[in-house]
Amino acid sequence: MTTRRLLLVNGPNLNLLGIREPDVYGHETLADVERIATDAAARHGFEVEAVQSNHEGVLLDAIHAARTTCAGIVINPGGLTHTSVVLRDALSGVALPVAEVHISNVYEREEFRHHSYVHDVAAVHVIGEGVAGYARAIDLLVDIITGGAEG
Ligand code: CA2
Repeated sequence: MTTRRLLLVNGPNLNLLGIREPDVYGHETLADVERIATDAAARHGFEVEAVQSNHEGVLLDAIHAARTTCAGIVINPGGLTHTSVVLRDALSGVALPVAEVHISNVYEREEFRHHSYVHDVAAVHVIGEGVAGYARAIDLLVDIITGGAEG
């Protein structure tokens, strides 16, 4: 039977959500994001294990561990989106379905935010929908995991 657990990964600086730059990222905090994701997953009978770190290696270790404990990964890699081959390699290496989330619309921001190293290892992309995007990403990811049968 497939494990009904998802790994939620938030990358560098996302611990500042709701504290700085509310004009770009809104007023919700990281704790709000984790609650939104946990509630969305629970509606499908899934649990969420959440990790946020400012250290790339911590994120890699959590992704590697998920290989045997989780059915999928929801990730907002933060700025690592635009820089990190090793994060991309970790995601492709564990071979779990991945949903990439960005709170802001990266395509309407600076040019350097338009490229994502994670993009083509992710099956789901939710971009620019604010923190509600995490819930939609979970709905879409669970659909892939369960083959649309919620099973
Ligand atoms: O829109 C997103 O979710 C991003 O992944 C956020 C990253 C940014 O580098 C990406 O281009 C788009 C930045 C995360 C930092 O979050 C902060 C939150 C509040 C205050 C300062 C930074």
